[in-house]
Amino acid sequence: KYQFWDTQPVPKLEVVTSHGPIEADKENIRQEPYSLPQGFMWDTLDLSNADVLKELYTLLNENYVEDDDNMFRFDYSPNFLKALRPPGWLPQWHCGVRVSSNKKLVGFISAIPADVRIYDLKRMVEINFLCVHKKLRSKRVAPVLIREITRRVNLEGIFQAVYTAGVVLPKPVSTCYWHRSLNPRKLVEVKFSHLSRNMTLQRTMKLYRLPDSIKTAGLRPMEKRDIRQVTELLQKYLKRFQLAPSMGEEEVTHWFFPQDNIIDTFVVEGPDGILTDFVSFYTLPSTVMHHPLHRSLKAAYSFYNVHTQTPLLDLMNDALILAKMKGFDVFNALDLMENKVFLEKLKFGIGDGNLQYYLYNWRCPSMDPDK
Ligand code: YNC
Ligand code: MG
Repeated sequence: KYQFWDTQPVPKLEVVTSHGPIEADKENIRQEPYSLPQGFMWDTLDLSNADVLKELYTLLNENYVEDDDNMFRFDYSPNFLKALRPPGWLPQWHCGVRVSSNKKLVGFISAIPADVRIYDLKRMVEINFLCVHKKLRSKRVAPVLIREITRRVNLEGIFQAVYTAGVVLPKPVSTCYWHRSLNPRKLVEVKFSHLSRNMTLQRTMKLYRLPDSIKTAGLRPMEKRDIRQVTELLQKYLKRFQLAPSMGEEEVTHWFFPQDNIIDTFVVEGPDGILTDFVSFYTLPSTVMHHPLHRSLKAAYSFYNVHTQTPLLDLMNDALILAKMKGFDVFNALDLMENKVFLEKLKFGIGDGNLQYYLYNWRCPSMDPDK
């Protein structure tokens, strides 16, 4: 059924009870890159070069992930794509494919290092931004990109990976997207949502109205002096889950320190100066593909939310208020971690998108999204 994936070290769609690698670490790693079809060449992308960054931006802006109805396409900003350089990043893991004759960028895949706890801690990579130009689809280029990035990762002594995809492959942890309207008028206009039966636009706008100010005392944007405490809160909190990243202060700075139009993090500081909670969300607009007026949908995505004193429901309600104040049209969250406790209460509606989480070359019992 899966011509490529049935050759790879991933669990079959079956019941698993053991934990561990599917194949042993390789001793001899192939030294030569895999062969691309005639007329194409590998090229490592230097994302510190603004022109190259713009080429990657354009490839993704025109060819990356769309919704099932091909109405919206992710529009990762060039500055967001600089997140592909976290602590320990390697240039050869920004793997591009160009047309040999005119050097046009037509394919990409990336790996970044990550310490992942799957019950125990394991050094892995996260694979992301697999993209093949629309004109080059269904020619089995994706398996070549996957084999090549695997080779380049194996050369560094890493044999496990995590990745997510909209498609079902062997063998996923499934999660669902939920959406909370912040600007219902625009969402209806671009057909992201539709008015439910018996609902007028006026009533819908009233339903999703949010207060003008946040409720949690001491909630404020994260600052440099918070990095140590945010790292401690995150590390402790993530121990509740069976699959989670493990981050030190440098990683936390990279992934959480606020950057306009990329990442927002708000901490709760108690009267004693001790941080008790934080919320974070990242900015990922989508291009509206066929609308005469609206070009872009501004979406916030829930990232990691840690609570020890403030109820998660209150934290997330404040995140919605902050996102609304910052001009987002919609706030998205998956039904993973503890998110099910707030989704319905805060008027999120279930979407039609799924996101599957995968481990490469690691077998473990099937897991629920709240783990
Ligand atoms: C996908 N998203 O099943 P079979 S997510 C993995 N992830 O193989 P072709 C995928 N595999 O079924 P096309 C996949 N999508 O025969 C398809 N496949 O076994 C499999 N879209 O290849 C598919 N980005 O080249 C089939 O297909 C084989 O031309 C078919 O190219 C696919 O970044 C794609 O959705 C996705 O740009 C590149 O459609 C193209 O269609 C495209 O004939 C829009 O491929 C953008 C898009 C995917 C976003 C992502 C995570 C990717 C993870 C890849 C797996 C990593 C494994 C770990 C490696 C490191 C290991 C170590 C150590
Ligand atoms: Mg192809």
